[in-house]
Amino acid sequence: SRLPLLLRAMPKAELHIHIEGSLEPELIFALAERNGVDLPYADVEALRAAYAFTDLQSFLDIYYAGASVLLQEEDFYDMTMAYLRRAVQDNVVRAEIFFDPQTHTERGVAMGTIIHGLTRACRDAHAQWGISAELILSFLRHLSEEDAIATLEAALPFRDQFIGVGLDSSELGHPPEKFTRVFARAKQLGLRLVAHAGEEGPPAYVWGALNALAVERIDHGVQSEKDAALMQHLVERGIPLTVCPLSNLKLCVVDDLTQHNLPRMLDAGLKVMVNSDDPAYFGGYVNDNYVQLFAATGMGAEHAYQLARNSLEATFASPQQQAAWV
Ligand code: ES4
Ligand code: ZN
Repeated sequence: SRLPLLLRAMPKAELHIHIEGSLEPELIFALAERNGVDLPYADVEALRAAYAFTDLQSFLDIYYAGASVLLQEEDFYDMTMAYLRRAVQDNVVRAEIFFDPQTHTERGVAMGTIIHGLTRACRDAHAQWGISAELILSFLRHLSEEDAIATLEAALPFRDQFIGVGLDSSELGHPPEKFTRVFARAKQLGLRLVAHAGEEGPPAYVWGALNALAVERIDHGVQSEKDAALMQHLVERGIPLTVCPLSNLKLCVVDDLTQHNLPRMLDAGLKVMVNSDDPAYFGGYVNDNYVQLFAATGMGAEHAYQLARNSLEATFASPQQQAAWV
């Protein structure tokens, strides 16, 4: 079948990618050496061998350890250029990229160092390869709302260098309602709003993200299927769900890709699309996610077209810009 060629060649947007999750083991070790950071792993092979996850938390522990090598503006730049170079190969024409400033400011890295490195890479990648890339500042939900508010305030000198805010990290026990005030403040500032919800958490967390935080997209949202009223609401409101099949597989959210509910959600009329989440950790970039999901579920060219179209229509780019892609 020529379906994998179509999936790889079609223009697409990637809307759910954590830039710290694009750090390949080789780059982690190169940055550790450059910065004199000691890693609790002997070499690249030992680190890769630790990528055997049982749930979200078992992944996050290793993901935060990997991010500890990021110290200088150049580190953030090199990481982001490596991701965008790879995204261009996958025919990604638009990337909306999460970054987790609290992971770095907690280690003494200045907000400006982080944002300048990321922004410079987005600008250079656009100039060199034509890809459109923007940043979404994501709050760590295992930390307090006060910490999130302080993080947003610290980022305000760089307000023009990110388009929105998100919410990630450990979901269970940290419902969206915990972050009502900081999302209201972000909305006042004209920022676009998204949140991880319904990855491991219940449909109530998806309702919470919509009603308490007023988010415009849901990241993951795969647990929404358990609530028929929620499914109807998502369809009627046209709320995009940024689904990540290989992430769901590697974090044991699904037992097998053949069991993944994306085809059912797509057929139910939800605005879903395919994303990589943390490609260096979950075994594939966005095209690998498309190809493996299609091989497992038997979806065809019509589904491919709808997913790519959904991805482009769900971006926060201007309608004029979107018209050039769709
Ligand atoms: C994440 Cl897969 C996932 N879920 C929640 N938070 C995250 N941060 C990075 N990857
Ligand atoms: Zn994610």
